[in-house]
Amino acid sequence: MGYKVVVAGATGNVGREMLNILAERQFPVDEIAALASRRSLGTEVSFGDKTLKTKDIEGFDFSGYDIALFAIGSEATKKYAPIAAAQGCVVIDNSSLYRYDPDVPLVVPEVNPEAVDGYTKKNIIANPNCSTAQMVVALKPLHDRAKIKRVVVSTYQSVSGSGKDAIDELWNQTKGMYVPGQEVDPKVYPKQIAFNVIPHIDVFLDDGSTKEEWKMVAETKKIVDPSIKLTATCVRVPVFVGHSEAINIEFEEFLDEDEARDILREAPGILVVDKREDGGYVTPVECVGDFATFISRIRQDSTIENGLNLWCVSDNLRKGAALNAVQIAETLGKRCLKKG
Ligand code: 11C
Repeated sequence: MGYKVVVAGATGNVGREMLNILAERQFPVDEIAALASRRSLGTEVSFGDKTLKTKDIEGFDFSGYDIALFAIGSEATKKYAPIAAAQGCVVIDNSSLYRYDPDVPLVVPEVNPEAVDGYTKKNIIANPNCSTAQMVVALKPLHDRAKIKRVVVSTYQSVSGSGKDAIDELWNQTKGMYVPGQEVDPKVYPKQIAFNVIPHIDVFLDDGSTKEEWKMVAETKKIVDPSIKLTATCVRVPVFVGHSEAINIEFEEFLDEDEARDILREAPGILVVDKREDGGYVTPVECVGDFATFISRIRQDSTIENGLNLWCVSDNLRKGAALNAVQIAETLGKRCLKKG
């Protein structure tokens, strides 16, 4: 006995990962529907050893389904999530549409699993932004021990965070650098991404920050603790998959680097790889396809009284999106929903 599950946006990068992860983690599925927009209708997607033909999300009857994992962007979510929710199906949404709604829980299961219980207000649960998800997995166990006052984070975000066209742009632009006449102008990004870094993710806000940076602030407060002050600089780098973050943390209490390493080793969802030698840390190419959030370079920040630095890397399509959504479904199953 399991659940009747929908994956909406099944042909996209995140939707495909949702199907892979549901199968990999043997989520108890009795029946599954893979939905897509009319444009990708009929496209086949894999679910374990099965092949599913996508169905049209327009007019789809969600009643009878227990859980719908949405990876269709804010605009389509605005249209279809209320329909699915009203038909009795719990929506776990990867877009930013509902994240800041006080009636919608924003959940990272290693951090605030109990928040899932609040799904009943709208029948919707929000999945955080990828750069937030991996960071809060690292922050929470340290916060529980020494109370975080302030975080300064710089991100190094891969192009898969911007979707398939961005992956193609990096690939084609990189190849085009070597072939006269085949240079590729920036289209997805405002500047060249091949062999470059771009300090700009999502739209600019009035205070000079970007929406991606604002999301890290607002989501950390909602998921971990509203008292945490956070400032972020989000940067796009020419990496295909895997977001990296250099995180500086100031605590209320002193936390020794060795104790922090031990705490992180014990914490759920984290793998510590921290040898102070050549290659004794994790880089994005090593985290691709993995479930963990990897922590390296844990060290005291001696310029402040109670400070630590660390390096945090994770697969942004997995912990940053599809894996977290499936973990929410697992948590919902354990805490709230009856099977079959
Ligand atoms: C990026 N973090 O890497 C973004 C992608 O709010 O869900 C995810 C955007 C979001 O570009």
